[in-house]
Amino acid sequence: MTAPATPLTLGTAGHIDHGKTALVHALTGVDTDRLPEERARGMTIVLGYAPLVLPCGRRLSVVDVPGHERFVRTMVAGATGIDLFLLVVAADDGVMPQTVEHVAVLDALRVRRGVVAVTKADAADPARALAEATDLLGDRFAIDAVACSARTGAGIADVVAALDRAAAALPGRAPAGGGALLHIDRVFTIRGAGTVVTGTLWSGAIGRGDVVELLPAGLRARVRGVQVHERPADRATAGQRVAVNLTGVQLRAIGRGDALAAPGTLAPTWRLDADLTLRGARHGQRVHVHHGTREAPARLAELGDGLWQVRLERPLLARDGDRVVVRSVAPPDTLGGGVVLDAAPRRHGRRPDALARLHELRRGERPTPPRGEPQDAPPQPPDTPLTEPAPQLPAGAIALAERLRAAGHEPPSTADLGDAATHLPALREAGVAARVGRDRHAHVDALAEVRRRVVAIVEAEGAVTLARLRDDLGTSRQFAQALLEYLDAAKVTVRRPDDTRVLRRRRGEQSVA
Ligand SMILES: Nc1nc2c(ncn2[C@@H]2O[C@H](COP(=O)(O)OP(=O)(O)OP(=O)(O)O)[C@@H](O)[C@H]2O)c(=O)[nH]1
Ligand SMILES: [Mg+2]
Repeated sequence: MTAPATPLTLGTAGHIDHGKTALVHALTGVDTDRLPEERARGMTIVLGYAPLVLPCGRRLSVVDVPGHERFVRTMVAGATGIDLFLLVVAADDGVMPQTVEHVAVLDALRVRRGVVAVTKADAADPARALAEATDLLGDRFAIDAVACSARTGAGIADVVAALDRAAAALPGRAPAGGGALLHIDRVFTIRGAGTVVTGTLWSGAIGRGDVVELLPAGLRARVRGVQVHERPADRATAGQRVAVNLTGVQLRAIGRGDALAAPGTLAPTWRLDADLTLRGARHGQRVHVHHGTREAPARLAELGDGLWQVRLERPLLARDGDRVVVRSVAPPDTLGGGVVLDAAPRRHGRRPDALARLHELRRGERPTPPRGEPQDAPPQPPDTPLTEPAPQLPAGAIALAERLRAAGHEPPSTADLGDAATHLPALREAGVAARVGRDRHAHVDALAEVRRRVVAIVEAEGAVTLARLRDDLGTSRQFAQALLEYLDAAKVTVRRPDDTRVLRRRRGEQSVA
């Protein structure tokens, strides 16, 4: 026997009650609506998963998504890692609002190959729904459309055959391409085994003994075991649905929306340059950006020609080339989406050199710079405007900046710096250093890192205390105190009467669970 082709992830899509879960059951034998509430209400609420082996031997991981309009974010989180889709349309209902919205999400994610199943063909003539669905998808999508019934079993073999053809056209993901990356959709503990995270492996491979990094917190953990569709496996490869058993990390330190990655290969980002196709979006508009299993409120800065800078209010874990979906805040609707050209750009506005670079990236003519080595300016913390163009700093100031960077989250006092302290005003002016406490200065990169840790702690645990941050950073009480006061002053955190701190809500911000 030849080696099986690489596994693929198939996502369902379609309006509520159109028969997605019933069709997945007919195809795989698995009822993915497992929650009591899902069974009682007869609708999908959380993502469901089932394995499916096609006649050609190709293994598929099926992700069954909810159709309810209130759960479109869950649908997006499920659709974001898929290779091909199964769009389900009920013969007796035809194309409905979430059929349209789910297709917009697939379009934004550039998932353009799949199967349209017009189901419930036992209840109505499928011809009209078939025509409506084919119309909706137009010629941007490569599809096969078939009629079927999950109830009678008629046409199910045709759905399988159509999936076979669609899968044959897809190469699958190169397991070697990039380090391991998994966007976490569930975290739980198993008695005796410890913490388990689940998700679709986007790239790379993962197996027992590997050391992984959990983001955005930056925690390291070791892989104790891996399961693929609830069966133990030596190694899982890209495209598979995986459960990873971790040691060295506590359940409460991680959550849905975090990512597991090969150490040092991924960093949280507060800003994206992206090539987006959006319906009716405008400069300055506040939106929700969805990526991986995470979402963030953000503002759009229009750069022209379909290029946008997205300024995030919560970090995303995106890489160059990843897809994002953009939704409006009110009324909630999918505006579109596109491709990340640069996951760690400067704040540059419509500067000609920045635009020229983005056009080159879009045409694939220019490799993106390695992460952590910005091309032309000192790195900056989120939301700190940098006077443009970057000011020229004297050598002494650059040396001081390096000294502050090396000091990290234990910033020196002015007295510690001696003569070099004369350069502090220039560094503050240039946005490279910031005052922390009464007479200490820290590099903005160190502060951005502290901010990330604090946000991660609050997101995972609800609040942060002085002692918690002190332990997390492995530093003294004095430094932890100064850093928290800095974050209060920077309006990142707010101190509550019981001395704990939470994230400050920005005006108009909605909770993003
Ligand atoms: N007659 C008929 N009814 C069907 C068929 N498939 C599903 N149904 C019924 O349609 C209803 C909805 O089916 P589901 O599979 O739960 O629909 P869904 O698309 O998963 O719904 P959400 O996950 O809530 O979006 C149920 O009552 C099913 O029994 C079919 O082929 N024929
Ligand atoms: Mg369902």
